[in-house]
Parts: sequence; C-alpha cells; structure tokens
Amino acid sequence: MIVRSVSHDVRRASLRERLELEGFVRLLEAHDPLSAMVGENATAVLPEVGHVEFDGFWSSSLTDSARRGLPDIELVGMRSRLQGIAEMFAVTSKPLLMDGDTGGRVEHFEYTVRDLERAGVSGVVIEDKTGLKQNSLLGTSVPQLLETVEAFSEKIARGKAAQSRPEFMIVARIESLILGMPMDDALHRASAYVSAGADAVMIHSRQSSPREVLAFAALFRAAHPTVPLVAVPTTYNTIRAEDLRAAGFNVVIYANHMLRASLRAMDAVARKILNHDRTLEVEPACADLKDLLTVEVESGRAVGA
Ligand code: SPV
Ligand code: MG
Repeated sequence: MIVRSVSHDVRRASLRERLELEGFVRLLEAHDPLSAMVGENATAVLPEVGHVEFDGFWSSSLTDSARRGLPDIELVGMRSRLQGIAEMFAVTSKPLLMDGDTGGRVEHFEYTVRDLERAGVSGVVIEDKTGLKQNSLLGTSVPQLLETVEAFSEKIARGKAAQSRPEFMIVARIESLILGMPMDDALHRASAYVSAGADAVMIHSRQSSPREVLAFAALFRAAHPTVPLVAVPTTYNTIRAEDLRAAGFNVVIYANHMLRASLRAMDAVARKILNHDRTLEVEPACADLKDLLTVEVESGRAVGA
C-alpha cells in the first residue's frame, strides 16, 4: 500500500478546492490509518465517467463510537477523535470532513472549530438536534429533539466567526426529515442556516427510497443555486453517486461502510477458526500477509512525515 502525507494547510484547503474545481466529491468513512489508506488508494473506471476515486474521508461519530464499543451519543470526545485523525493524516494525503454531532454547547463549538482547523481538518458537519443526541438512523424509535432554528443559527454564526482559515467549512445538517417533520420545515431551516453563514447544507434521510432527498434537492436548488448540498445515502443505497450529482448534490458520503465491512469479516473469520480448529479455511477471507509486511513509502517520505 502506498503511504502519502501532506501539510495540514494543503490538506485542509483541498476539500474546498476540489469542490470548486469538480463540483462534486465522494467521501468515504475512515476510522483508523489502515481504513484511510485503503480508501485513499481505491480507484475504479466507470463507463461515461472515467477514472473515479474517493476525494476524501468522513470521520463518523457512529463508527468512532462503535469501534470503541460505545453508543453514538456524543460520548467520545473531540480531542480523542482528533488523536485518531492525526494518525490517519500521518499516512494519507486526502482531506477529511468531520462529523461534529450537535457541535455541543455553542461556547465549546468555537473551540472545536479552532481545534479542527489546527489539526488540518477541512470542515465540520453539525446537526440541528439538542438534548441527548442519538444516531439519526434510529429516527423516532428513540427520543430525539430538534434544536430551535434560532439557537442552531447562532451556533453556525459563532462557529464561522471563530474560524481563522477561510477555507474551513461549517456544514449545517438538517434532521427534520429524520424526525418526521415536513419538507417545509427542512427547507425553512436550510435557508435560515445558509443566512447564518453555513458553507453547505446536508439533508439527512432514513427512508429506503431517495425520493424525499431528491424532492428536497430540487426545492433547495431553486432557492440556493450555488450552496453545496450533501447527501448520506446509507438507507437509500440504490442511488448512484452520479445520479445524486445530476440531482444537484455536490458531496456524497459513504458514512460507515469500512467499519461495517471489517466487523462482518472479522466476525466470520473468528468463528471459522474455532469451527475448523485451524486457520487454513479462513485464508481466502484474509488479506495476504505481504500486504501487512510491505508498506510502500512514496518518494522516500517516512511514515508520519
Ligand atoms: C455518522 O456517520 O455518524 C453520521 C451519519 O452522523 S448517520 O449515522 O446516518 O447519522
Ligand atoms: Mg454521526
């Protein structure tokens, strides 16, 4: 595997640069250096599109919690998550968008923004919920409360005022559809958050069909032709990234797949070793040992440089 690293300044700026240049980016969840290296190096050739790769990483609160055996309720502190990101950055070159949960108290969010900027992170997504944050995909099966438009707008504005690197992005994530509120509520919030200074809007949905996010995109685009729009197609996974692009989205986030893939693979291998009382049968499901023993360092750059 190839190891690259770049300065914080170059990496931080590269997400916005890529968005402005290409108009569309694909982000893959990464939760440790190895998953980030896999995501960094993956490529494919699509008919009609040509060469594709992931443009950067998503740091997910869900996977950062789950990999510690914890629920996704803002238990894992930002400082601890940033330590993991520093390790990822030591061996990769692509930009990272941070899942900032609710952003916490507004007074804390100002510090978070500065910490993230300093760490080379390109932007933070904050969701308009309050109280005990639960994972959005749990929807209304658990108590979840929307923040008021006024309070969330103030959090965005205070975060924007706190940042010192102009390229850093604050993305307002709208949870109205997750919590069963009407489309009008989502649109009203989107416009308020853009007025408060949000650099982009994420519309989240837990429907199995993309219908509601596509409806939102059409209405949002009519009102805000140029504000970047973000989708997280975890449940409505039949839609292709290129279809989201055509519908007016600018960012697609594959939010949890690297951790889910590794969990399933590890579980199967662990049980198979016991079932066969040896490891011969699990070899086809395992990466070659040489993939762990050889790490290619690009242009003589040491790991962590
Ligand atoms: C995450 O990846 O932690 C997210 C997206 O916030 S979701 O899990 O769909 O809420
Ligand atoms: Mg999250």
